[in-house]
Amino acid sequence: MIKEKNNATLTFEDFKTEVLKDYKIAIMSRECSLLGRKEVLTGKAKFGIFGDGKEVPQLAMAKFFKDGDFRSGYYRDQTFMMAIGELTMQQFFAGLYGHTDINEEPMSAGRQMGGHFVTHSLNDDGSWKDLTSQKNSSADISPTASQMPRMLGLAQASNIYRSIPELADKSNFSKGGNEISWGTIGNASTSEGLFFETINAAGVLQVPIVLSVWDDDYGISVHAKHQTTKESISEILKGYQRDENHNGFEIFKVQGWDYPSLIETYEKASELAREHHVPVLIHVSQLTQPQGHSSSGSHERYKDADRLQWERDFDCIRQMKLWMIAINIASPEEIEEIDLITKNEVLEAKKIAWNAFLNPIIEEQKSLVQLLEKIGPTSKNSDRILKLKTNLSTIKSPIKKEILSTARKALRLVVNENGRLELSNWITKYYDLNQPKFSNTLYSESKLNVFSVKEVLPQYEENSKEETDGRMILRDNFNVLFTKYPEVLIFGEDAGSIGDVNQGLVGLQEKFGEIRVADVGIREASIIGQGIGMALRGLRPIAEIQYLDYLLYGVQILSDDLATLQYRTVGKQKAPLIIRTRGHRLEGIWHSGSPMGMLVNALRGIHILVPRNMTKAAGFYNTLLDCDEPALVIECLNGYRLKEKTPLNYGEFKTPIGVVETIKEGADITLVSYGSTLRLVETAAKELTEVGIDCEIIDIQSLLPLDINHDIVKSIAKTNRLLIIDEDVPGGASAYILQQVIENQDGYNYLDSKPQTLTAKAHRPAYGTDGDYFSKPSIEDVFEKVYGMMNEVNPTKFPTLY
Ligand SMILES: Cc1ncc(C[n+]2csc(CCOP(=O)(O)OP(=O)(O)O)c2C)c(N)n1
Ligand SMILES: [Mg+2]
Repeated sequence: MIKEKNNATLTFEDFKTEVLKDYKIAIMSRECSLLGRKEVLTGKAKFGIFGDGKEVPQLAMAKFFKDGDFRSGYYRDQTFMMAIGELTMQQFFAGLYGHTDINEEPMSAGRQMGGHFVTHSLNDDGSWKDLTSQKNSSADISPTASQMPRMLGLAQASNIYRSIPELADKSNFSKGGNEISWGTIGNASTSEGLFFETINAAGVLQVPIVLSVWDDDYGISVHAKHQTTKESISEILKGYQRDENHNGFEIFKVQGWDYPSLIETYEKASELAREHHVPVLIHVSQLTQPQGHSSSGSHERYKDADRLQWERDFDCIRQMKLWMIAINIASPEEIEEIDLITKNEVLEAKKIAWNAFLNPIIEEQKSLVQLLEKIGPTSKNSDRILKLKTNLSTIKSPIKKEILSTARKALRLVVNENGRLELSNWITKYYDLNQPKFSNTLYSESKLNVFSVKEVLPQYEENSKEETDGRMILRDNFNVLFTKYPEVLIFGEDAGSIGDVNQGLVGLQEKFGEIRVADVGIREASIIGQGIGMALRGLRPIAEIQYLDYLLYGVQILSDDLATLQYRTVGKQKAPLIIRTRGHRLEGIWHSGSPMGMLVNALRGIHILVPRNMTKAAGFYNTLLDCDEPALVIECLNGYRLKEKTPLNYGEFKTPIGVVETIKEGADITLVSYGSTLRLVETAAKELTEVGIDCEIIDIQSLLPLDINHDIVKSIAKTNRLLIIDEDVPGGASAYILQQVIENQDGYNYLDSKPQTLTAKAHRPAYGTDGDYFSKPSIEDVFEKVYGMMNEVNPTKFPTLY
């Protein structure tokens, strides 16, 4: 039944050993789930979501999962992770407790709730490991079906590595494109749009995916009849089934408690995907949830007695056991012995994990208790300090919050006393030690982070004039980048054959081929997913989103997946994806968007760059390809045909990230802006000169990060006045910029006038030139706003306009 590569059948003894090994893993995993729930119910852990009832199919999947492969799955996969050797019992419990030591809790050092699985793609210095010599799991996230877009890109990377000979020396990512992207998803989560979008894209792209649907008939309490047409995902996907004339999916259906059939199915599936790059869907039906959905709530509320009995009868481990007995793999007694031994091992591992989690915190508790004992007696609040100390020392299983909050409450009580300094030092040290455990690695902390790249100015011929279309500057720059970096590829709607809607890629597909400069379907979320997955496997994808207005379809996945990636893996995975799009004012409600506030708030973890022209944009691409971080670059939609000087050093000049540029010096007021609106600000500033107002203009260039050198406040120190102008809604990105300048840069110290913002109206812009004029800030709006601020200062020199 189990064949080796050369098709030789295993001996019965070998077979038996293998089955018993599998069975033990199943029992181990089940026992972890059972004890895990108890840990939550007794208060030792906060929340638990486990893989009970899904053990057996995961053993089958693990058998065919090879080094170099990637998993993109969800919270039920603990058995799989155990079977591939990437999750120990102790680590399982460390995750449940939220252990903040990455060595104890390798999935996320306690940042993610248990059941969110990760392997480490990166060394401590942020450099890549050899991904082909390890089994890989891309980091899980909680939003249902959000593993789908990334799964697509992980698979597509195999196609790319197989097809591009120049990538042969990137052998730490692929061996000839023979890696499979293994997806897992719950039956109910297949109702999400992301699922269907990705299935269609995978069918079109013919990428090596083996996607398992763990079908337990429920999504929390909601039965399949409310979730899936015909209550069967394999049934409704039949149109995707490939045939002699058409590519498509291979679709299998198998019962989740049928161990031998599962192995046969996974063997077939893996061969099709690995060797022939055929995407495969395996509908694994008749699974159960012995303990219900999660540690919150119980399934007796929504499953009737018959269903509960059926779940007991068809529990996959029970069925595996019956099968083992039926074909003489083991006697009931032998099986019972395995059960007993394994359960004890789990119990032991749980204790070790608990002590490893608790002991360092107890040390911290002791240290504070000692300090309070020291400073308490001499305090005039000694009673209250003693009480705080006693309350803390009686906590048997303290958490950090209890320790720190006690210390902070005590500090107030010794504010005027000798003990203050020692206690405040203790608190500061505690913060310095602990805050990074919860807050670091939102951005890259490697040598390749964006701040490592220094500015390189574009070079021009002497007396060079502005005579090249912006789009051509981009095109010529991309041309150099594609030549220089074989791992760079770009894909988007209309990005291929016509070279994007604004022709910034014209002719590049002809030169670099359809794989590297590709047209894709209209499906923004999975375009982003393609990028994330490919970037996780060492490629340098540029995902093109046709217009900023349509990025909203991709914002969810950017926010939930890409933006959190480095943070949730504590820097153990990276996806240096570049998202290229174009936005700001042009025409109407959906081609004039500039929702920068929304993006700045949703995408912390991704750099957001807003170049004012195409040379600046090209410089950002050049910078980003020297770094290991993801970024969103928003080109000015109305700038492709504007003329710019022709740089000589394409591919080399670099726009620095997080650095503002003062594009006009002035004495009276600081105008801060970016993108398309900046050009209007420049014109308004010229007109203001005519009435004697001298503006300083600062181009923000990069919203995240913003002005790392605090140049804006230096300008305000000179002008004492600040106006921020953009075309987002009121209180959008302008409010963010204001917060940064006033609060972070202490800008309020230097202001002689109220700091102000000038933005678009709260609605989206109306159509036509008048629509723009009445919706977005105009030159006159800027002029009058500045004039009004100066009128307030000196009404004699600047008499009232209205
Ligand atoms: C986008 C999103 N909506 C809702 C939830 C809350 N939620 C978590 S799991 C779940 C049900 C998933 O059911 P299914 O896909 O069948 O997986 P199962 O838990 O049954 O294995 C829901 C609704 C979520 N995590 N993400
Ligand atoms: Mg389900």
